[in-house]
Amino acid sequence: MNNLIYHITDGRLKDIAEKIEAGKRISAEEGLILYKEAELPLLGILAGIVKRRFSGNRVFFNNNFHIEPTNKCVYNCRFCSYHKPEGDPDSWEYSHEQILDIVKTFDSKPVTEVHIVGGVHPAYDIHYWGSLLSKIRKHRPQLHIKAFSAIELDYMITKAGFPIEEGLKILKEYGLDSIPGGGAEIFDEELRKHICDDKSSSDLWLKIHETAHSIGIPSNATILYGHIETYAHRIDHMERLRNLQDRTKGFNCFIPLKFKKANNNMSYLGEVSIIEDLRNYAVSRIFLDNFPHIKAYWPMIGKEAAQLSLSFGVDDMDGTIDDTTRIYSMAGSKEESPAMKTEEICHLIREAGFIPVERDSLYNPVKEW
Ligand code: V47
Repeated sequence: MNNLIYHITDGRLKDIAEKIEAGKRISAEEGLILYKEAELPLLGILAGIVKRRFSGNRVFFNNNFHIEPTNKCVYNCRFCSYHKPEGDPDSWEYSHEQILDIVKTFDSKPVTEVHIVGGVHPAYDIHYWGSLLSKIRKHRPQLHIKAFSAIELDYMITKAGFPIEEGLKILKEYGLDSIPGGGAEIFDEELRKHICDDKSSSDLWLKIHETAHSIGIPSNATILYGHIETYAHRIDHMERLRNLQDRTKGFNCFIPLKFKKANNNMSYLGEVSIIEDLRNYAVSRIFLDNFPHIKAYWPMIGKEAAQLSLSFGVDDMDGTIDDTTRIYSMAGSKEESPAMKTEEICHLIREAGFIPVERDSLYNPVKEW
């Protein structure tokens, strides 16, 4: 038995720690006990045990950039600092040509992935967005296209009158390689009604990802935490994801997204502390025992917190970004123009005691640095 775990005096925590060390699944109730009772250093040790089972001493990152085609959105989520209704002077919308120009600025750079996500534009359906994907695919065939949250997919597929499965197959044909984890927010129906009332339901979010997995499109999952939810809501959210992952094995990673308070209708709540962030990363790593990776999205949480999270179960820092995303700077992230050189990411990972590994979008190693 791990000597450190042996010294836990609380009987329930000791039982849970032994279970985790033995590679057994913890229950929702045990997850709740970890959130409420476990000291942060213990969570770090336990999350580290689980992390090492998946990725040993390695921490992943990728060479990527984002495109945010529009911030015009039919929804009005209370936590969002980004969306604008059509006609608003602060709204934007790029044409296909403008988006391709962004892609072309990366022609001489070793990027392997473009991440495309934005507002749910009222006017466009699956063919408008699909033809964008095919133009990008034609211009740079090797670039992995990770695009559109389940909320955007629901809207564009429904608008064109297709069932979800058929819509996803059409988008795959156009060039969609994988789906990012956005739009999950918090699955509890009561809370969801409160923070993003009119958005696609939790069941639909889960159904879209399940269908995607069934036709060979992998995806990520997120949680928006640190607002009005309780620990029990976080566990409920993760349990729904864990159950789905048991069936499909289609999720690559889980990304806890910390609520940022600037410029939105929930600013009055403030933000949770870094202690809470680390606690949340660790419990996520332990509870989601069938998710291969846990990501700290550094443009949201900041470089230093992301580096610290590596000692709390995180094994992926996302990417180089190259100053291509605004979602989090608009919500108040201190990373106002997020960009990191490969050398800097590698330094952060090494300094934290891990081996930096550049990955592709499916976590195949590209290079060990
Ligand atoms: O769904 C919006 C969140 C998400 C705020 O899959 C906010 O690799 C905090 O999903 N405070 C979109 N969060 C971003 C996203 C994502 C990011 C990075 C990597 C991946 C991936 C996915 O951003 C939204 C919402 O949950 N969000 N506003 C805010 N004020």
